[in-house]
Amino acid sequence: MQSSGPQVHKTTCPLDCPDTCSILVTVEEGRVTRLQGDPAHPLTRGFLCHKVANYHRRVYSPLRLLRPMRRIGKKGEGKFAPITWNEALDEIAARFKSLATEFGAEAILPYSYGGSLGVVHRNAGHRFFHRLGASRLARTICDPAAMAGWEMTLGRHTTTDLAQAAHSDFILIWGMNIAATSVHFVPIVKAAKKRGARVVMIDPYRNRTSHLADEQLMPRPGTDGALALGLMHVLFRDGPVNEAFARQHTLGFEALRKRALADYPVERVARICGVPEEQIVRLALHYGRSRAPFLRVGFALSRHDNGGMAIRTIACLPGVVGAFGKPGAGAHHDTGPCFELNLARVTGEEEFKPATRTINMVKLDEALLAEQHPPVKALFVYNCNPAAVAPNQLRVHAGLRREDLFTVVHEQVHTDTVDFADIALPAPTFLEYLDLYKSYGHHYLQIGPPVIEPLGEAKSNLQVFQMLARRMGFGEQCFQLSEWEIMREALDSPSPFLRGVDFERLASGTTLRLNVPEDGGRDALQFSTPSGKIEFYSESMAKLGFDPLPVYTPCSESASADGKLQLLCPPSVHSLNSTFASAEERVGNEVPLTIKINTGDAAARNIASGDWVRAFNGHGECRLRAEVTEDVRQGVVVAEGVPWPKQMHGGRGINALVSSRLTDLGDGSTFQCNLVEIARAGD
Ligand SMILES: Nc1nc2c(c(=O)[nH]1)N[C@H]1C(S)=C(S)[C@@H](COP(=O)(O)OP(=O)(O)OC[C@H]3O[C@@H](n4cnc5c(=O)[nH]c(N)nc54)[C@H](O)[C@@H]3O)O[C@H]1N2
Ligand SMILES: Nc1nc2c(c(=O)[nH]1)N[C@H]1C(S)=C(S)[C@@H](COP(=O)(O)OP(=O)(O)OC[C@H]3O[C@@H](n4cnc5c(=O)[nH]c(N)nc54)[C@H](O)[C@@H]3O)O[C@H]1N2
Ligand SMILES: [Mo]
Repeated sequence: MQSSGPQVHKTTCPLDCPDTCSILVTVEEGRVTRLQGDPAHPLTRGFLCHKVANYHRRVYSPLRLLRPMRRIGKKGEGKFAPITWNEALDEIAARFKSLATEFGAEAILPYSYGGSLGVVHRNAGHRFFHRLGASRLARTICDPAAMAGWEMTLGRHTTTDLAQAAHSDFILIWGMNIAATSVHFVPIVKAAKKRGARVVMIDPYRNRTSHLADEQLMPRPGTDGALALGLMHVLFRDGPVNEAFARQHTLGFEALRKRALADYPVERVARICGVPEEQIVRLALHYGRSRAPFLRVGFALSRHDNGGMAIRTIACLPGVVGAFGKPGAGAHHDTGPCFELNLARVTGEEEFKPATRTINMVKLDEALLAEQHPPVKALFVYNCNPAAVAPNQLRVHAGLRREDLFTVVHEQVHTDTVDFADIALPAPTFLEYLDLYKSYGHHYLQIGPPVIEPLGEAKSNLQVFQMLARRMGFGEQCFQLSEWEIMREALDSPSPFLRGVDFERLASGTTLRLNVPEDGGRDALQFSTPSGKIEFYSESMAKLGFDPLPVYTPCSESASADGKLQLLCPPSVHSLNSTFASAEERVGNEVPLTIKINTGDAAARNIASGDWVRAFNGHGECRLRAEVTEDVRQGVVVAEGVPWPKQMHGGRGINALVSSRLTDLGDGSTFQCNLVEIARAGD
């Protein structure tokens, strides 16, 4: 934190993205002037996405909250007067105490997710709320169905390093727009292509990643499980399965063979998925016959009613062809589970019992509006922007507007959620605090030191909860630990993956790899399922009441009857969930807030490119500009990104169209599984 002369500091990106970049930040006169990718980092390799390369604009944005504020307008109006930190904290503590007395502390609900993925600040509230006896939050908005599905087939830890893909001769990118959501995989795919690899992508619309693919299959959303079974049908029927591998490393091979052969003939699968038969056959044969097939599966396709089973089914493919244990081959999904930190300690999970009731964050609408015992009377939001990102937005907003709900929002910028706050508290950005970062796309740990002083009166998540703990009279020593001490606690874990990860080296700024081998060698044949094998047949699934074998079940909202279209609302390259999604922050030049609609579907509705359209269903309505295109399959519409509702017509964002229904496995969100009607809106 020098005051003069340009200084370059190494830090880590905290954002909810698999790449977890190492960043070199230039600071001049105490101000951040430049962010660059760290060339020494194994995945970042010297470049950043344009969002983070422009992060200094966010740091000094007029949208920043710089001091605590109390509401002076109506709920949701966003009118505030500045107050001091002491006034703010005293008021919060007093309200929490009186609510706990009157209704029990379960009437208080923390609401947080992925604003920062730092180990310290992401988890900073847990101890406080556990000690308080508040309701617990099931943090399910993102990936629980995908994680559970993958785990059922391959085990939690099976995930091949992305770098291996450079040596693959066949890369299958299934339901992932890597050019937006994992941009550092792009050069790896390009390197493989240069060496002659074939790249196939499976996605219902053509996006920025499509130019990398030699071929794209465009199935109906939510039918991927059937597609995977169709591919297996061809593999079993026409031969390129690896029986020797299967005998040694898999469970239920024969049962899966029977199922795929009997129930998923190519004609049937082609009909379900809306994909030509020859594409299915060609993909299966290429995948099965390649030397080193590499599979990367995204998360979005798990956000359907049947998403957990779909991921579990896709995860069988590498087992069928024996794609593990050789260079270049494998399957990548999520490295997060390998970071077996001592989070139970950091979150006070063991210390503060008994556990209280759990509320699923996907169902914030019900938590705020349906009858609850006790009712939710206070909400403490941090690291999250539920007024934009949560499903069933109109109901969520109605809940947040409740006069009897006491809402605290700790934020960096003036989001829609802040508008609903009774008390708003200013938070620093990652450039202003210290934390430790794991990743969900690679196997490296890195510290992120602060590179500038906090702006205005911003205070970190840890500071806020420690100050509140003092006011609540929580005298335990754990409420006084520094960031360094909490990192030490986190790293104090018996996991073999953390063997050799040295705190002092991390603290000195070194990027450290987990104790996970880099090559696709022998260790890639250890599967952390109950049987230690790839489980085509899963007793765990049976115990949960599912078919123990992969099976395809249609989604509840998949029929494109009555002129309804399937809505996809996947990430935009220009924003990260709702971060960078405000008009003030958007970095890209593209027209925002568009909905892509197929030429035929548009013609049937008399819609031309540039028209304002109404998208609506039983949950709500929002307005977007139409982009008429052949890049979306018929029957599907696509609205990328999570815009700020207050910047859209009527204050309604895309999640006004999304239901809070849950997935089959993991009780996750179903953002990609909603039917809508589209009509011209006039001007
Ligand atoms: N730029 C940017 N990067 C991000 C994010 C962001 O918002 N913007 N979000 C971050 C977060 S929180 C996460 S969880 C990750 C992953 O974020 P996710 O939202 O899971 O995104 P992807 O994994 O890229 O998957 C998106 C792709 O899946 C496709 N898709 C949707 N439904 C289906 C389906 O039924 N079948 C098939 N085959 N494809 C389908 C979409 O059309 C889209 O192209 O990315 C992170 N990175
Ligand atoms: N339509 C649609 N909706 C979606 C998705 C989708 O694909 N489509 N994706 C879903 C997914 S996968 C996810 S993970 C969720 C993500 O939802 P969120 O986790 O809410 O992600 P963001 O929208 O980025 O909002 C995070 C907020 O935290 C704030 N923040 C950042 N760092 C800190 C900090 O240190 N302290 C505090 N107090 N605040 C901080 C940021 O300013 C930002 O406003 O969205 C979900 N919503
Ligand atoms: Mo996510």
